[in-house]
Formats: sequence, structure tokens, C-alpha cells
Amino acid sequence: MNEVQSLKHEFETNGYVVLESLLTPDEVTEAREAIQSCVARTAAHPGKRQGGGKEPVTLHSASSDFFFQLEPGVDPGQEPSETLEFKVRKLMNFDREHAAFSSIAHGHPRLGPALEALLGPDPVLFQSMALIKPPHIGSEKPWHQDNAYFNVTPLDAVVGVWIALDAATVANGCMHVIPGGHRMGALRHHHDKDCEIMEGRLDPSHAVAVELPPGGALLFYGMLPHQTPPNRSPDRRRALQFHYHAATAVRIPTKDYDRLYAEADGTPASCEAARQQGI
Ligand SMILES: O=C(O)CCC(=O)C(=O)O
Repeated sequence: MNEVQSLKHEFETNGYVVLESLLTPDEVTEAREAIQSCVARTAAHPGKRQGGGKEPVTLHSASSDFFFQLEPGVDPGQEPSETLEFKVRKLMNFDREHAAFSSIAHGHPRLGPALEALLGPDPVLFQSMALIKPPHIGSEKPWHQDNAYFNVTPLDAVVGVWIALDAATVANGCMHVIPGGHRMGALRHHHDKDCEIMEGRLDPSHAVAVELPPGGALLFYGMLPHQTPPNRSPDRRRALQFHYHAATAVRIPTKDYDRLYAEADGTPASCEAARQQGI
């Protein structure tokens, strides 16, 4: 088996592969600085502020669809600008906000070929989200399949790329996955702490923790159940996440997706289906 075939084989068997050194140390440093710069720039002149009260606050760029979300209960008006970055939960739509991000997301010399091996030629980036678990307060992301959030068909044509910018450990909230769990089919989601897989659908004792060095990456199927625990450690856990679909994949209306992303008895399993059912 050559390198591409063994990458594909491991991905299809486990539902994920680890690339230990996807980014160079310089790329990691540049990406960390880019997060800091995008947060500071947007916080200084937000185009719009949303949320507050029980809802986390989001600050939106005035010139693009970039925004960032703070951890629950954090009021940016009360935070000194130098420490605001330590209270950020996630950045959205950031892949064209800074050259350091574009060079990773679009045509990276190691990521590009790996994605082509898994998805075929010209994979399409359709979501960028950076997940920053701040020290001590970084919140949990419960068990879910990313396809519960999307409406792309076919279901096996979606790959998530999660890149650690700090050493990701169990203590600071690294990824946990169920090896082979991408073959369990759609698992019904509902809204509890977040949009998450309903109780009893999977056995968390089968989970493995994927600890990564800075610059290391996890590539995983959109059907792979995964979660991250809270960050109770004094260390940050910054990560970039990109979702790609095959060039031949398409987005479909919710009513069609409900038939595709459904449990064995036909019950629609996505977050949108759960929202419509009020669960
Ligand atoms: O990085 C994290 O904490 C969670 C990432 C994740 O699973 C997601 O956003 O789908």
C-alpha cells in the first residue's frame, strides 16, 4: 500500500486519521497571532453585537461575515482588551480574515493532498470555525456528529479538519472520538447543553482521547461521533477547524436531508429536525 492508500484505509477503518505535524512551528505561531489580531480588530470596531443575558455575546466584523463568540456570561464591555482573547469560545468564518489562515485553509502543501486523497479533486471548504477553550472556563462540547449540523449529501463526502495550536491534552479539552463510530449511521440529536446526541445512542467507554502536539491535526468523517471535555486546566487550548466536502457533493433542502440523515426507523436525526420538534 502506498502512503495515500494507507491514509485512506486508516480513515475508512477508524473514521479518522491523525497527522502529527501538519503545520510547521512558524505556521502555528502565525495562526496564534492571527487569532489575536482578528479578535482585537473586531472588538475595537464591531459592526454588530448580539447576545447577552443567558445567550453568549458575539461581536461581528463590520466588513465581512467574520464574528467571534465569548464564553457564556462574559461581557466584552467589562473585559480589558488585552485579556479579551482569553475569554473567546469560537471564531466563525475566519478563513479569509488573515493570510495566515488562508494559507492553511486554501491550498496548504500538506493538507491539500491529504484532503484530495480522502475527498477526490478540488475539495470545497464550506465552514471555518476556530475553537478556543480558554484556561479554567473553556466549556465542554458534548457528543455529536458534525453531519447533524449540515445538509450535505452524500454523508460520507464531508471531512472535518481539527488543528491543534497548543498541545491538546485530556486536561485542556482535546478531541475524543469513537473509533469506527462513523459506521453507526445517523444518531438522533437534541438540544440540551448544546445540540448533542441523545442519551443511550453510544457507549462513551469506547471513546479514545486524541492528544495532539501544536500543529498536529485530526481529520475525521462528518459521521464520526466526537466530543471535547471542558478545560479546567491553566493552559489554553486553541484549535482551527475547517470542514470540506467533495467537489461532487451538494447541499440539499432540510426536508430531503431529514430522509437521509435519519435513524434506522426513519426518524430525522439532525439538529434542525430537533429544533423543529422543539427538543
Ligand atoms: O474543539 C472543540 O472543542 C469542539 C470541536 C467540535 O467538535 C465541533 O465544533 O464540532
